[in-house]
Amino acid sequence: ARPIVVAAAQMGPIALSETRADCVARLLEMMREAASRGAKLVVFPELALTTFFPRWWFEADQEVDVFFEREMPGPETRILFETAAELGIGFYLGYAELAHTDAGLKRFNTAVLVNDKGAIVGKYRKVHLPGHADHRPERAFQHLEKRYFQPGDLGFPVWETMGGNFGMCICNDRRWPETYRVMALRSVEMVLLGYNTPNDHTGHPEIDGLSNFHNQLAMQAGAYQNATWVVGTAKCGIEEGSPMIGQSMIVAPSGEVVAMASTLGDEVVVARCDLDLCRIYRETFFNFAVHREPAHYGPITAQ
Ligand code: CDT
Repeated sequence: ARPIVVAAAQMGPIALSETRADCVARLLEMMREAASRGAKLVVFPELALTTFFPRWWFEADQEVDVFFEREMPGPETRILFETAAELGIGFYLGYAELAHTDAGLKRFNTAVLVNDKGAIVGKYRKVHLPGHADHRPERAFQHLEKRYFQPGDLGFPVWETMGGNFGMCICNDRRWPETYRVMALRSVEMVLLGYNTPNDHTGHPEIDGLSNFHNQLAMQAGAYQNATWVVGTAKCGIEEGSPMIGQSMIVAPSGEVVAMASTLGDEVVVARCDLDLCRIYRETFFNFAVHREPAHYGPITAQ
């Protein structure tokens, strides 16, 4: 057995008026709780340092840039890295990234994986951006991820660290089977992900009513069909008038939910996860080398 105790540190709403320091204080408190309950890794939500700003239309770049980090760690976030090293706990943190690249300034919806020594071992930039890029004044809330972010350019890497193979994705990525499968083909054992899922955004009440079901369905199917643990962490509750689902959960490679949050506020859930459980499924039903038939999968990667 290769057990690792893992925590999902769910956040309740972040008000527009909350500062980075306010958010970091909440994250630190949950990191300490996770460590005190034996966790060696804690997963924080998507965009964990600000309110979910894509719900609003901002005309000028400068208005939206206030929600972005120019460096990681930066002055307000460094304490998370130092505390992680002190406590000997790794973490996943989602944030908005303003990146200076060879092709100019780019904005990404990003997560980093930090090891139990406080060092960044991996960075992931959200690939599947939901919503729209145009202003839709008829909507109570926008979902402007397609305006404020560019699609991630780093693919779905898997990192060997802290005794296992870890991958990352962000929110809407969890609904796409390819997300998990690409990482599974790279021997992932635990997929870490944060999310912000408003449950009144589609304009179709019959879909919105199934938000919690679809949240579970996507992560449980992703875990089972790819023989991997999945740790999904929400930012949730009513944030600036927008209701968002909770249900932060830890899912086993069997597809079973082994821990789930029961509130819509700051809450830490912990589970002891045996990474060797992945092997049972990868050596039987999902022995990729023996049972996959990629000759028939061409349309999946066709443009
Ligand atoms: N943050 C994020 O990706 N949220 C989406 C909501 C989509 S509604 C347009 C999600 O898939 O949960």
